[in-house]
Amino acid sequence: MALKTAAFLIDGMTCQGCVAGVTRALKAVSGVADVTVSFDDKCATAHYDDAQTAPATLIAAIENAGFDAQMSATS
Ligand SMILES: [Cu+2]
Repeated sequence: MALKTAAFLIDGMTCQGCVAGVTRALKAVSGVADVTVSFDDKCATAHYDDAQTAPATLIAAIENAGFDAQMSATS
């Protein structure tokens, strides 16, 4: 399986608890292998298996956790 990387800009994180919430939401998506969330940069980076999930699904997971997300980069 080939992992892809997607980065998202996230609005609404106000503390480290929010960082943990975004991290948990992304890791709960099947196909996500690894997640890094930066509070200072207000962004998240996820490595995921594109046979199992897609950036739109990851954005939906972040939004379901109560934050605004938009794609900033993909590779
Ligand atoms: Cu918070």
